[in-house]
Amino acid sequence: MSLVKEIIAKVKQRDPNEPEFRQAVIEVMESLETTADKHPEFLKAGIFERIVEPDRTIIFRVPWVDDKGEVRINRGFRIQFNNAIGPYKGGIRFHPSVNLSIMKFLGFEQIFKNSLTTLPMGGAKGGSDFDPKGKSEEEVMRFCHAFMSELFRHIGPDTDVPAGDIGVGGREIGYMFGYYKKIMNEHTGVLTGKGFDYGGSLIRPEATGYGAVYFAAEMLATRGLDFTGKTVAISGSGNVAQFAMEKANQLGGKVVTLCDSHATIVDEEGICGDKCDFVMELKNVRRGRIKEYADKFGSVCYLGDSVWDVIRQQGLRVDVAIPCATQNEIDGKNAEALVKNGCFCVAEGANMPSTPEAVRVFQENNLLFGPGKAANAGGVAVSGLEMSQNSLKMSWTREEVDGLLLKIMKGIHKASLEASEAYGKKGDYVAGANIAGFMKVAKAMLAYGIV
Ligand code: NDP
Ligand code: 2IT
Repeated sequence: MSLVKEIIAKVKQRDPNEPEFRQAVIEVMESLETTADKHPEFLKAGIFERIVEPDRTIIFRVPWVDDKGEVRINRGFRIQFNNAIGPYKGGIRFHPSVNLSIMKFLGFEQIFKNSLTTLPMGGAKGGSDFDPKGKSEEEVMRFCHAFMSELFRHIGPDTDVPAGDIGVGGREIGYMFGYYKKIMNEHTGVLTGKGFDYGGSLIRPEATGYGAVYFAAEMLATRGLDFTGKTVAISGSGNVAQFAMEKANQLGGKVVTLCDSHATIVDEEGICGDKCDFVMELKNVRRGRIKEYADKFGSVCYLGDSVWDVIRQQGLRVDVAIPCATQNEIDGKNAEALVKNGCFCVAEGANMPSTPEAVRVFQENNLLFGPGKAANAGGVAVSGLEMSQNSLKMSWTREEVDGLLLKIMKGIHKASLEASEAYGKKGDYVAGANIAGFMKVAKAMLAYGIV
């Protein structure tokens, strides 16, 4: 049995109830087969076995009291996966689906993503099965404080620096940072995604979505193409989707879809200008449903269907797809429909939104396919820049941060493409990103001996 198969078998045996984690491990390990052949020193030092085992898995109870005075119990997680190249770094997700498998897949992906940014950040992820939907402002605040009342002892500006993810945006980061500041009596860069007035970075809210579009633009450029006049399908309507939409519009694309967990809207005239402002106000201030967009602008709305179901069922033509909702949202069948409907470029704004079958369909049909750990690395990259600004006690302008973000995304594209070529898989961004991200971490682990 090959080494990689052996590792996958071991993960399967050790963690039989973690399908998302196993999916992420298989994808990375398959890419690293040739790396293992070229680097016997990694094998000897057990790097492959060690990198799939988190440094530390923290699971804790989060008790809080709802508005009716009833005690509620949620489960909190922090997976400190690997700190070979810098302090643990990665988002916090609040969603009822959160479990150990999802936390571990996200923490594992984060190792390679963070390495690709070239900034000194290790990989981690955290979260809770708390559902912020339908909760009052006070309930969200009490939950965030309760969550931090345990998490604080495991994190620190040079130890582990959490940020946002699904269900965790500026509001939740504010509550968590405020509580940490109070109990630790320190104002440091322990979280990123903070409000600008208290240590946040300009462009951090925009960074993941902008970065995904910058990455797509780099891929398009390899075929002499750009966003001008391209029809763009975006899923989700949260942080990543909103700013992918904004940047795709700025670069001349036409965004025709958005969704949330209840419905998909299609607007073939393009979601731009006032319509974007409406989406941002609806989702960030009123926290309402995307269906309201269809009610207001008279566009089509499909209840219960994802963007990718709608594209398949309605035969909607799209050039570029940017999935920005959640893992495994595009399956093989919907990937085939995307190809059939003219799509030639997919940039993953979300983490692992394409199933392995979908990735195979995209690659077999020679699409430009940018995997999440490369295409959505802009968010954590600007988090890294927020950490730098906090350490320097300075803040940089929008133009400075956006310029650095663009440079980092171009660098990730180049590094992934070059690694794919060096390892005989030219144009395979999945293999390229995995190899390029892995090499730096593996060399650092090698330097430390067996720890
Ligand atoms: P948000 O919570 O801001 O938005 C998530 C969006 O996706 C919402 O529209 C939500 O709908 C929808 N969604 C979430 N889960 C599901 C589901 N199970 N089924 C259908 N729709 C769903 O999160 P973000 O925009 O921050 O995150 C989106 C993706 O991007 C995630 O995969 C995240 O890991 C990834 N990511 C985020 C980064 C960041 O900086 N925020 C950085 C890199 C990656 P509804 O409102 O109805 O729940
Ligand atoms: O998946 C991700 O990269 C994030 N949610 C952002 C992590 C971060 O630390 O900014």
